Amino acid sequence: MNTTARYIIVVLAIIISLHYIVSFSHEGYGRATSLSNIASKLKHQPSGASDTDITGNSDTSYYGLPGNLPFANETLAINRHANATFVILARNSDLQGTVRSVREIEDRFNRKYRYPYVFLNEEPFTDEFKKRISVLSSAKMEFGLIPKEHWFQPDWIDEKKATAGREKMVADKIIYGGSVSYRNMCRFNSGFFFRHPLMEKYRWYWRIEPDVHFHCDIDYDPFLYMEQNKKIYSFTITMYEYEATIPTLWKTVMDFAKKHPEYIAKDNALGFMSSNNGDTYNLCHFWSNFEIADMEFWRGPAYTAFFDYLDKQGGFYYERWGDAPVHSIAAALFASKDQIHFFDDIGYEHNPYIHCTKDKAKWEKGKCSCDPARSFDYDGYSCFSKWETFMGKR
Ligand SMILES: Nc1nc2c(ncn2[C@@H]2O[C@H](COP(=O)(O)OP(=O)(O)OP(=O)(O)O)[C@@H](O)[C@H]2O)c(=O)[nH]1
Ligand SMILES: *[C@@H]1O[C@H](CO)[C@@H](O)[C@H](O)[C@H]1NC(C)=O
Ligand SMILES: *[C@@H]1O[C@H](CO)[C@@H](O)[C@H](O)[C@H]1NC(C)=O
Ligand SMILES: [Mg+2]
Repeated sequence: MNTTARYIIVVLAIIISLHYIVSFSHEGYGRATSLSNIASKLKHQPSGASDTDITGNSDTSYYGLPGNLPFANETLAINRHANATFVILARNSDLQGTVRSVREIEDRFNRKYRYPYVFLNEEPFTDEFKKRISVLSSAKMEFGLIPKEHWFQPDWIDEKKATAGREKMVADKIIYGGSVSYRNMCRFNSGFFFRHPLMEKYRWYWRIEPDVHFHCDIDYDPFLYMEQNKKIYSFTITMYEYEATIPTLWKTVMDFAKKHPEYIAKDNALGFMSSNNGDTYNLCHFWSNFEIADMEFWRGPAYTAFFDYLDKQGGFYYERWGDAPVHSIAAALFASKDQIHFFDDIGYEHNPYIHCTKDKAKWEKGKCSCDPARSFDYDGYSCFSKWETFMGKR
């Protein structure tokens, strides 16, 4: 054998070995270059078609189903849509956690439904933020700036009294006790997110936070479920509030209720929060970092009057009233209990708690990545068994 022939054999051997190594280590490459795949492409591809991506980067090979759409029903699922959006309040510094949350809700639900997203921030989102988020979905995404008057502490708040309130909470080691921005956020989520110009064109929303997890496939449309079953508010986790953050909230609520009996719903869920018809509050509330709800409820006369009344008392700043108890108490008083829905089949995690269905069939159908044994439902700090008792399920 002469040197040239020997040289050619060595080069061929290297190419073939490389091909096999890459085939095994990179599935996409393997599929794109496998003989059967190339043959089927030769057979089916109309001449002139140039969109076949043999680099392994196309959706088709990414999902590992050569020759098929990744989901046969992907386009079918978006035929009927609710008037709905995701809403995510975030800072620019929340970018990485926001990417993770969007990635997960896309994987588990929205790639088949393509509901739009609204991102809100009291500072302009950076180009980097918008670029990194926009790439995650083909759904419409809008990035909004929160008007100053929807966010910052109003002038009529007595700053001396607010400072004293914060100092006391810091001394008492209450989480976020010294934070003004946390209070801005709670007030915004209580009374303003649904009035943002980007939100006004929608009726339903699904609130998502950075760094949450969706543990199960959601193979139906929860918005349409809400609409068709006349629900207005929903939750996955319910728990006790820190009393020190809301010392005068319940009294304020009861004052409002006495002034406005016309807003109290028949068949309401007051009994879930109070065992003495309103004298005392048991601190149970829905954990509002997850919410799918009807903004018509927040925009309606009862909640508008309620929020204004609470806001005037100043407890968002003098104390540290959270949007969770504020939303929850409103849903419990101004809606009937059957309008509040528990989404057992949505596997949801916000550190440190998880809701993971204990129904084996739902857990399997949802291909859930959470451990039902770790579900918060019957934790000592959870209000869920109270909810079940109240709703007459146990
Ligand atoms: N734009 C903006 N968003 C905020 C600010 N503070 C909180 N948020 C957002 O508001 C939501 C709730 O804030 P979190 O810090 O998660 O509060 P939390 O859920 O009570 O507490 P942890 O998640 O346990 O820290 C999240 O979506 C945050 O990204 C803020 O000052 N500006
Ligand atoms: C697509 O939808 C049809 C009709 O609803 C259903 O029978 C079929 O199982 C679905 N296919 C997939 C892959 O989900
Ligand atoms: C969606 O809801 C909003 C708020 O209720 C309403 O203004 C808008 O007209 C609705 N859009 C459609 C298409 O029904
Ligand atoms: Mg959070």
